[in-house]
Amino acid sequence: MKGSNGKRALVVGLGHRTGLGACNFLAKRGFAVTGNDVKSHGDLAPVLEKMDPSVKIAAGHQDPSLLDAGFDLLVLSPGVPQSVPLVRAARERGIEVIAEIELAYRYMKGRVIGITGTDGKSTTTALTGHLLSGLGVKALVGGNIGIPLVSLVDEASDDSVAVIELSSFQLETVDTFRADAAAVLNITPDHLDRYPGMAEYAAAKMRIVRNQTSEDSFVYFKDDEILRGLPGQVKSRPLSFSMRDAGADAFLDGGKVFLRRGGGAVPVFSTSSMAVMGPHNILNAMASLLLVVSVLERRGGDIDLARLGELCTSFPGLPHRMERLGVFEGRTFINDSKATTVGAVETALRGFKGTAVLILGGRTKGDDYSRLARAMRGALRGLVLLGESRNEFSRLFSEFSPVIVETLDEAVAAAMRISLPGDAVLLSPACASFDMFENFEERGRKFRESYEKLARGGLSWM
Ligand code: UMA
Repeated sequence: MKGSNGKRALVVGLGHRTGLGACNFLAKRGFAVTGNDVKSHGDLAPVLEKMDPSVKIAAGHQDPSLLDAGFDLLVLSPGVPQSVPLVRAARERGIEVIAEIELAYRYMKGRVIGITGTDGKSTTTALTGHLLSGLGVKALVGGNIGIPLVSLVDEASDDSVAVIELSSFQLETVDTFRADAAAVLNITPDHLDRYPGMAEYAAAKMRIVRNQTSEDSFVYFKDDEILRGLPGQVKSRPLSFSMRDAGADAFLDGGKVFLRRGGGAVPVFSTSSMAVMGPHNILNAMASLLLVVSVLERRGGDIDLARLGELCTSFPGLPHRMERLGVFEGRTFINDSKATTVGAVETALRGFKGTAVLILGGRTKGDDYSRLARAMRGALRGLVLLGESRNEFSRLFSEFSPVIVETLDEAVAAAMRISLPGDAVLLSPACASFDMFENFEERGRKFRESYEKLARGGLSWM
């Protein structure tokens, strides 16, 4: 695909990240590009301002008749399901349908690390980039973490390592994509509004290993029921991590993370020195260590394990993931807006000692939310419900006497009233943000604003 030869490409979904990036990338490489979105021209204005002027725009509908203009390639944004009639019609006409990740990969240089899983992907991706950069390796971090891969292609070189967070949506339409090292961190129910069931969701995730060979590595969580049975089915070298199994390639023992090296086990760091909270961050660090070590081994040269240990403990974490905002009148405010699944909230509640007021709710995604009650028992001082799911959740979690609110300001005020000094106030919604916010980042920023208003004395709560 290196030369476009005047090929015609249709980019479906014009988000300000993937769609915009893919259009400009293709236009720069000489493709005749059309961008399509269900949104109107007016609603797309902020995106269109940054669009290459040669890109034609078909806005306001996604009708299969668009294909009559003739296309060789359709690049699909992850937010657009493959089941939409336009995409189905493209396939019927023999038009190649690929993800933006696949497009970028075809032009990428250097080594590739791919990271997927239900929870922990972004943190593990950022940490893996942090480890590589800390060792002096040129790391390019992108994908579902919010930086489209196409925007990193020009920076890639033979000695760079691209560290790519991959969602199941992005993996649905990869084709030749092959990661030198791929990680599947965990598979728990998510996006069941888009997939018929868990089997289909897991299958989309496992596409990350489909082109791997025996030279590549497959890093997986040995304690995960679904993943445990998979190594026999992949062609690449399995490398496991575990909280409890000292037979794994990375494991926890006596508060230390060990890596299995040359027949022995080497301690790499003490978990008590980590800047980030919670057992899930220990798992993320184990996965990152295995990914980094396996890719650097392939490049040859010594690996400084002591330095890797220091880098694991100094990693500050990402915003919106168990992010400590501050303490007000003895309550610690924690922004975990990125927790859009039941699994992520369970992890959050396990991640700290003491009691919390949990702010929960948003747009549901077909998960079994009743599972949350078990994690909430004993951990909660109180429950505040926000967003579209508030009435459904109020019935589901009536045993916690929930308070229903309309805004994040009200949620923060209610949490102050219910909580006692020493408690945490935790925004960990278990749901998507799209009912009230542009994305989880906006939800997290607004939560911070409400907290800051409270701390300044600008939010009455008594
Ligand atoms: N659209 C259509 N037709 C449809 C559905 C959507 O035209 O049927 C249009 C929308 O009107 C909108 C555009 O498609 O204009 C949105 O595309 P997009 O959702 O792919 O948005 P991007 O901004 O490009 O963001 C995507 C990822 N979004 C999703 O997968 C939903 C971002 O992940 C990712 O950071 C970005 O690409 C990187 O390039 C976000 C996410 O929520 C963080 N991911 C999910 C998750 O982590 O659980 C998978």
